[in-house]
Formats: sequence, C-alpha cells, structure tokens
Amino acid sequence: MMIQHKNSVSALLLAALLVCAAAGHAQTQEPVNVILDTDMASDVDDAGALATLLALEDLGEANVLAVGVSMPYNWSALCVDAINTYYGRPEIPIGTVKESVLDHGSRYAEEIANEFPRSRDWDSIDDVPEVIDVYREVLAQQPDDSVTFVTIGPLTNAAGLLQSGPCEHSDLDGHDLVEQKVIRWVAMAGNHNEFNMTGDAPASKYALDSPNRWPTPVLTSGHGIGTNIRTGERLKNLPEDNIVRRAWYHYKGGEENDWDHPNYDQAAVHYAVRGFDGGPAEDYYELIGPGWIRIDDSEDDSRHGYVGYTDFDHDPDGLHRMKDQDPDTFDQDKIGAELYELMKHNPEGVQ
Ligand SMILES: [Ca+2]
Repeated sequence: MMIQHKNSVSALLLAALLVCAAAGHAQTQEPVNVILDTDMASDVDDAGALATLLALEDLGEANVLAVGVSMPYNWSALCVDAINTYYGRPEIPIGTVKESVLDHGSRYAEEIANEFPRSRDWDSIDDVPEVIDVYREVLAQQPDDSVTFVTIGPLTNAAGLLQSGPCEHSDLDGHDLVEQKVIRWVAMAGNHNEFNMTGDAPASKYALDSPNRWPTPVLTSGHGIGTNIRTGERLKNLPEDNIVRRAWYHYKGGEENDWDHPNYDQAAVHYAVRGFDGGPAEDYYELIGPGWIRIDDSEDDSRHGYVGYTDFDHDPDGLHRMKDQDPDTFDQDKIGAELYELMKHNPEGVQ
C-alpha cells in the first residue's frame, strides 16, 4: 500500500511538473504584443487564426493591439468585430483597407457578421476606420521595439503602412515608425508564387524588395507548412453555436461536407506568439537565411494570374528568413492538436 501510495504521489508530482513545464513559457514571458493583419474573406483559416490569437491572449501569452483587414470586402471587418466580441474583446481597434487591387468575396464573413452580436455600429465597410490610420495610432502608443506585426493575407497594408506620412498620431513617416516600434514581422507568405506574395505584387515588392522596404527582421512561412497541419473535421465536435464552427459550416457548405482544411494562418499566429524567446513552437521549424526576398513583378508567372514571383538571395546581412519544417521536430499531428485546442478555447464567460 505504501509503495503504491508513493508511486501515485510520484505520478502526481510528475504530472504537475509536466503541466508547469508546459505552462512555463506563458508564465515567464511577457505577452507578445500583436497587430494582426488579415484578409478575412476568401479562406476560412483567417477566422481560425483570429480565434487562435484571442485564445492565446486569454492564456496570457499575447496582447492584441489591433486587427486590420487587407481585403476591401464589405463584410470582413464586421466579421472581425463579431469574432472579437464573441471572445470578450469588443474594444480591440479594427481597421480596413478601402481600396485594393484585390476584391475577393467570402463564403462566411457576411454570415458570421449577421449571426453573432457585434460591438460597433457599422453597417458596411464605409463605416470602418481606415486601417493605416488605426495602425499608426496604435503603434505610436507602444514602447519601442515591442510590436510583432503578423500578416496572414496579402501585403497591401504592410506596404501602405510603410508609405504613410506623418500624421496627428506621430511625426514619423511609416518606415521610421515601424523601425522604432516593431520588433519583427511574421508573414504567412510563401516563396515563388504563393498568393499572399503575388496577390498584391506591387505591395509585396514595396514591402520586401524596395529601397524603403520593411526595416525589421521578417520571418515568412510557406504554403507547405499549413498544408500539412489539418484540423477542420475536429471542429464538428464543438457546440453548434461556436463561432469558429459556424465559420467552417458556412465556408464548407454544410455539415455533410468534408471540413478537413489546412492551417496556414493559424500556424503563423501560433509561431508569432510561441516561436520566440524559448517558446515551444521555436523548435518546430528551421529558418532559411538570412537573406533577402526578391520579387519579380515584371512577368506573369503566378498560378493566380498576378505577377510577383519570388526568390531568395542569401546574404549574412539580410533581414529576411523563411520558415520551413524542421524534419526532426515538426510533428504535424502534435501542432494540429495544439491549434485545435486553441481554436476551441473558450475564455471565461463565453458560451
Ligand atoms: Ca488569410
């Protein structure tokens, strides 16, 4: 009996230590200050990524400063408002691009915006603040070198921010404001002809491959990472009125269809919060570089019909690194399980 008791105590201690070790990063690190830039329209993984980020905030690992929309679709920012409100964060500043070379529709944004309560009195995109003004106001208020900028859509707003001039919020131009306030940019944007690079090719060229390019380290993640992390079918296990589940329901055209789906954007958000300073996602990936992403906007070499084919020049002084799977530690099932736990996370007080 005594031995059994000691064993069970040891097992309990071991379990407690494992829990503490898993939570250690969150307990010892300051929350990561994040601006999330999303094209909440064409692909449903953006809804999952915003849910993931708000879960990480509820766990004390992230501090969401603003959410900006990079697709001028009427319902995208209203959908963001609904998701933020659902997770108990109705006050997060939201902005949207008003014009772009891109104008994709959505199979879920309007439905989510209309099914769930929203906090802003917005009837359409016309009522939503302009995104660059929101970014400049938020950045101006932050300590230096403290903001992680995360893009999970085309690079329209990254370029727009760089191109912005002094305003009522800051005397700095966009380039210098970014250099002063941002510590890194994590971009779900892959090499060669990935949509987020080629969708708004002039913006990508300006942001990554121009004399006035983004002045902080940039970490990009390719298409292949999210492709290998699948979670969608598991979302059918959530309560029927869960907002992430509803987004998948509309995007996939009903419950009878296959909900399996890549996790491009969720993986990028996860990495931005847990992939630095000893965070658990740091080991999942290997980084290619440093160097510079080069963008050829002179030839139409994209499967999407836009110019903007990219390449990578290695350079020890470069600021760009491309994230790839570490063949020894990348466990797609493990990462998928982590992302599912975050997407289904319900902050206290939420249904
Ligand atoms: Ca996206």
